[in-house]
Amino acid sequence: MLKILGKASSINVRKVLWTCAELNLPFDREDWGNGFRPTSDPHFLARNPNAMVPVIQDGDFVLWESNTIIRYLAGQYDGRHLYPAEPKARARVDQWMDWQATDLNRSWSYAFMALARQSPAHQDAAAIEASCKEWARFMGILDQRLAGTRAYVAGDTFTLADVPVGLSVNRWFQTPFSKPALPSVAAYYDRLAERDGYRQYGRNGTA
Ligand SMILES: N[C@@H](CCC(=O)N[C@@H](CS)C(=O)NCC(=O)O)C(=O)O
Repeated sequence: MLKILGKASSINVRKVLWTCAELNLPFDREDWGNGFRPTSDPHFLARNPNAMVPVIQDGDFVLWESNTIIRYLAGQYDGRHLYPAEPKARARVDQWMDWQATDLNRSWSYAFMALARQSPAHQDAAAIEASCKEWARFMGILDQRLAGTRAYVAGDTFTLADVPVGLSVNRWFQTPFSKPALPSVAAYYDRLAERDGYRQYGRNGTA
């Protein structure tokens, strides 16, 4: 059976858990990461030298990097509906996945650590404000996109891109600070909540 290494509170682990739910794929999960078994453990480092979760083990195949893992799972386990083969459709999914992993993820990192995790090392007021502003700017880009599709981030149907983006939207709403109204993002948050996997692993009260 597929093994997932990583704590279920991690946004990157949750990408894998939600994708497994979409694919009806059974798995065993082990708690690793901050608060659980440390990723500095040599057994873990042998699987991922970056000391980060998630890692999967599928037979003797070991893989890390959350977005890469969910692409692999869709490819290996009948997920064509989530990750289309046609190059332009696939590139549109990749575009939003890569945007989430780079620009959007970078924008929130300080504000999230300060406001959601209450990290003592992240309490510089100017840095919090700058991060919130940049986060809101990227969420505004997402709002415009969703106002256009009126459905999902890559278009009319739910795809793999909605997994990282949907988890990011949950983080946006679950992190306490004063936010601009983003009506298309709010509608998308409710649309995603129609899915069992999102209710279980995404919109479940954890930022
Ligand atoms: N680019 C990596 C980032 C993974 C990452 O940042 N994981 C965090 C948890 S969300 C982590 O492992 N932190 C160290 C720890 O929990 O020990 C991915 O997308 O898989």
